[in-house]
Amino acid sequence: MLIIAERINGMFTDVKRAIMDKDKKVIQDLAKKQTDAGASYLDVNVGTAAADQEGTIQWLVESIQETCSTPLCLDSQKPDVIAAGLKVLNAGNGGLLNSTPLNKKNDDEILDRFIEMATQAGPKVGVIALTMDKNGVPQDTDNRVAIAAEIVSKAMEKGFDTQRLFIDPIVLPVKVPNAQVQPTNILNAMDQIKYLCDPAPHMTVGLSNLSQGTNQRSLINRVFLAMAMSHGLDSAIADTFDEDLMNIVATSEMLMNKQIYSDSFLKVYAS
Ligand code: THG
Repeated sequence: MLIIAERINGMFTDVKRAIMDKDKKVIQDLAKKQTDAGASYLDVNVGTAAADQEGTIQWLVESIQETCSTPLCLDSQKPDVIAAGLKVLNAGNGGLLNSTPLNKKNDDEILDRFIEMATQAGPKVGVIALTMDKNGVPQDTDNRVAIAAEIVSKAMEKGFDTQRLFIDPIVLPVKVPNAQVQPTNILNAMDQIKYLCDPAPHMTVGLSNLSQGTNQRSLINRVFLAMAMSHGLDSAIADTFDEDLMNIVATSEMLMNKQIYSDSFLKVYAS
């Protein structure tokens, strides 16, 4: 299971303030702490913290890379922002370009551009693609799978190794009216997406989206993560500072026979 640490995101007030004050230390601290907590990648998302998205993602990437070699996950739906981040990314460490829909009303070729950028960046750089198209986010299982199938065939067409492709079936807040059927729809979609090609594409979700606005945030995130792992989820953008969440990842892997059982399996996993 790859955990993509979510905290370097301008959505959080401490990060937003650090971006506005150009205070590297806050960002570097988060990078190190999330790495120590078990992050495989660090998400980097400017959010609404700055008008200059391109300059800011570069400042974030450079600040992080000064202290930490954890691969980065450049997070923007704007290809130009991703391209700016890529200019300064040390792609030799690996990386992810997050996130593109299949297509957009005003940009039929956005997925092609993400795939081309990842291809140019080198063999260790992957793409996270959302099961979303010009009509928006599908609410049911079938349309999620249909869009995922188009994403996979586009990758194959362009000679992009599907093991570098991460499909995100899009988790929405469970609290939103009528959204309570979505977690089940997502699990059903994941059951099918993993058979779209061999080897299967990776699958990821923005886990914390699920619990936004609820007052049982970590409980909801933890339970859904365990459920989704049993349906083939092999990565997630998540809160690495939630220790129980990280222990659930380790325990799920052990119970799924991906890690051998020993009394110290939590410690073994963390190391
Ligand atoms: N899929 C992909 N990428 C994504 C998402 C996704 N990137 C962004 C996001 N969704 C995943 N990251 C987060 C980060 C934080 C929160 C949710 C998802 C979050 N933040 C608090 C909130 O909104 O309540 C902020 C709290 C604070 O300000 O302190 O929940 O789905 N591919």
